[in-house]
Amino acid sequence: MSSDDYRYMARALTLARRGLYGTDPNPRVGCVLVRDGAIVGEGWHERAGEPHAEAIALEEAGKKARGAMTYVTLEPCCHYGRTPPCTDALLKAGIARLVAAMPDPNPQVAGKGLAILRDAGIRVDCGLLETEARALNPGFIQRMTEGRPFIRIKLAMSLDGRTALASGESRWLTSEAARTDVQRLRARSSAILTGSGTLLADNPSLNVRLPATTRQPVRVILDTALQTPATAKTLRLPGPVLICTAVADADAQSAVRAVGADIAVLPRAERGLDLHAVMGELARRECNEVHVEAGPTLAGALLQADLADEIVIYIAPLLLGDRARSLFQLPELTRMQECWALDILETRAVGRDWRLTLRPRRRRAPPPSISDRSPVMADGAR
Ligand code: AOF
Ligand code: ZN
Repeated sequence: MSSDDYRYMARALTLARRGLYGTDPNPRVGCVLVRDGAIVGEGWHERAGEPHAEAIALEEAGKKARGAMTYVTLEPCCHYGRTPPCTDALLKAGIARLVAAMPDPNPQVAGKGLAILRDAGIRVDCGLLETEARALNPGFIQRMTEGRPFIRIKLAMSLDGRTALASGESRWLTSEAARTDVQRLRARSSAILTGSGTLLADNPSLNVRLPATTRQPVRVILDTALQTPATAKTLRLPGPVLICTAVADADAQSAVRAVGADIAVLPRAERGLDLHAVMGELARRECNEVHVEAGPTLAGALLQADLADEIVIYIAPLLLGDRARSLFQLPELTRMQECWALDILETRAVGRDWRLTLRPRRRRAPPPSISDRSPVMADGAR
């Protein structure tokens, strides 16, 4: 790979990032076409149902696509989905070479797109800036390879590790800059998930209020005993709501259904709902990234179920004292070896607060992959 190859793929990644808030449930993808050392076409996927990155770049390049080098952040598709196969369009346009950042984890594509182009005599390379490309679509990749979404838990705490006063009051621990940052995390997600405890205590909106976005992620309430009142604020706002419950009784469901909430009846676990079943249901509903804003019970349960892929903690420079509430409800530990270990992926300042992005270490072996593709593909998001 030459330094130009890196430069053009970096450009394709930048284009792909423009789709961060909008492509759901599709992946974010960017594409650059280069001929005689100049960019002749650029594209990025904007919305599901609309043209793919490659199709937009080809359209811009027109006849100049003949003999061009194609840089694309995801293997071109070779199937009829909502749009026709990009492999056909690339072949018809007569491109000379294709560089992909990563294979498409979608089982309908999964290497077949690259093989079709290779068999047609095009020089094909795959894997340039792959880590960056994977980081763009952790949820899409995990859903396609493992049948579950990528789960990100957002938390806010004081410097002494407390999330609310003993009374439950937590408004506002972090600064406005941190809360706007959280809006960006919500906006990139397919679903915003909370528990009935938080819903009843705080009556949160759980919606996206960023001027740059129009899409509302589905708001998911885990409500084993179906306690959500039809008057809850989140049920009254624009955008879809899904209540996951163990209560199958139609009469009990009618009040929330009447205000537009969808209901999924799911199995119980020892305490609350079976969280693996919840995530399987969300994957079936094409959720890629799930953003969790919940209390210590649900956050602790997700951690214990090995379902937390990423934890984002905002740390406010305040002290709440040891009577205040902690972040995760976890079983009492007796030995240091039992502690929950996390890796820090990033630290940065957001306004007057600090933001830590962490990945919990897996306690068990990862679940078996629903597909039988290569271990590289089954590796997941990062
Ligand atoms: C995208 N954007 O730029 C590329 C994608 O229903 P469709 O036709 O939009 O197909 C969606 C699939 O196409 C998606 O799951 C992925 O496998 C593949 N590539 N998707 O949304 C793009 N190149
Ligand atoms: Zn395509």
